[in-house]
Amino acid sequence: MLLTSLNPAVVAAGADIADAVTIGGTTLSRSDLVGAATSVAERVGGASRVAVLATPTATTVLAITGALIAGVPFVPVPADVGAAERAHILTDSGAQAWLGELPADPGGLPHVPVRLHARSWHRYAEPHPDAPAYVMYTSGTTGAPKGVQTSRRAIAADIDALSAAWAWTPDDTLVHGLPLFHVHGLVLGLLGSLRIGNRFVHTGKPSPQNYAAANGTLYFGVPTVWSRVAADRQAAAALSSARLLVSGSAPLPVPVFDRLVEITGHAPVERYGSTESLITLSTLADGERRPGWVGLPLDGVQTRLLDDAGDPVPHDGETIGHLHVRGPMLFDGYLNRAEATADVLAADGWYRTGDVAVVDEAGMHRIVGRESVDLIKSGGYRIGAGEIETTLLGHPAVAEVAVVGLPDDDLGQRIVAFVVASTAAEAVPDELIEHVGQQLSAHKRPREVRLVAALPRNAMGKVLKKELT
Ligand code: MLC
Ligand code: AMP
Repeated sequence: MLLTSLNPAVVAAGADIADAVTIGGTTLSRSDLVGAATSVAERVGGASRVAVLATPTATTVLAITGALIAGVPFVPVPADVGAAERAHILTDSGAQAWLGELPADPGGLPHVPVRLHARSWHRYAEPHPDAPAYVMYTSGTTGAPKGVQTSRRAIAADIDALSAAWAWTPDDTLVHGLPLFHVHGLVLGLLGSLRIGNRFVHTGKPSPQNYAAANGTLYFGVPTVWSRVAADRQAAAALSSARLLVSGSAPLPVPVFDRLVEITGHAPVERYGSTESLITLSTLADGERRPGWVGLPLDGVQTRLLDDAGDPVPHDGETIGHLHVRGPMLFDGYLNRAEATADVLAADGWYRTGDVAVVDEAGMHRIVGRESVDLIKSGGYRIGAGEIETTLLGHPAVAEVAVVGLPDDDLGQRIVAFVVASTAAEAVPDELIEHVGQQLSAHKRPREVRLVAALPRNAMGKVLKKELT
């Protein structure tokens, strides 16, 4: 096996499995997957970059696998993407075509369809490990999303480190219902399964009932999913026969952890990461799983905690510092954004995560929060307050706006926009919410728009977001 392969034909050569991938009502055997994806590779080979509308379907799985086999970097586009965000992603990434599913408005790009029943048995040479696997767009505190470039080597290193941490093997059946346009569902869920060679089941919606019915050994979810599972005793009890329940992408509330232990008998494994770094910290299949803590550095990962002056803080389990990580799974920079890259990724390989944390004497990490109130995590989605504010300011009814993430039992944070209406048009909250959905994406819609007479500001005119509750 080649060290960094993400090609199921290489990784799991020999063994066929009748139900290697189940998604969107379709089941593919390993040979179906390899034959159909290699046929996709033949159609797309030579392209410099392709966009994949990442709906949870077999078409998307084959598009992604085909691009990986051909060594063509793909750009996963959110399945619920709106007009302005789609235009930005296409222009910034320079994608040449849509591969697989086609959005309602393809934005002028040609379409390369995926044929579920086509087969090719051509064997492709393994691309160089440093070659980019994909460009994934992610939100910052301000501005439009940035394209995170990730190499094949980084993905392979991360999956192998997780396989060691979680004793993840080809005997597992991995179940999740998360989007295929972010690290959690795509890299860990799908690419992890392709590389390790285990069965992969996508449940569609990640509802407690769908998880209960899937009969997996290894389950992935964001805290919102686990909180909903924990609230459904019957569904949660059905997960008792699983091997490992894994939570990540946002903090898992301690009461949810405790309830999962009580009903399923499993203490969930918590792990931490980001689009830029992939997963860097995790509790272990055979180690301590401490509620509220995200674990130890994975194989090859180093972490450091710095104070505001850039000096190391003690690992005493109490002193809070800025968390930096370094390891083989880190990204190669933001596409077309050298300055933004230099802001967070140092020449010596340290990535400034933007999270604040504590570490105890044993090296166990706890994430305390984020440095900026302008990066919101809602349902595990990372959303920039700035991009929503810019979008709302583009609506004639909005004179001023401040967007915040308010605490929410279900979503962790919920997006709330405080709007000062303009005199040019009537401000109707539902219309403003819909405007964000149409321009950015459905999952970036504020849950609530509150019309206010003025925003709280300091003497310099800066909005005091902490006063918006
Ligand atoms: C949602 N709805 C709204 C709305 N928002 N309606 C009006 N206004 C709004 N603002 C509607 C939805 O369309 C849906 O309608 C209904 O309300 C329920 O919505 P919901 O509560 O959001 O539930 P759901 O859609 O099921 O979403 C919850 C969720 C989702 C957990 C499934 O947030 C999710 O998939 N999160 C995963 C994000 C993720 O994978 N992040 C990983 C990032 S990678 P209807 O009609 O459809 O029912 C990463 C690295 C790492 O972080 O460490 O992993
Ligand atoms: P994203 O780029 O969407 O993957 O978001 C990355 C961010 O999600 C991190 O910087 C953290 O703020 C947050 N995050 C991911 N996993 C966890 C976790 N287990 N606990 C707390 N925060 C997390």
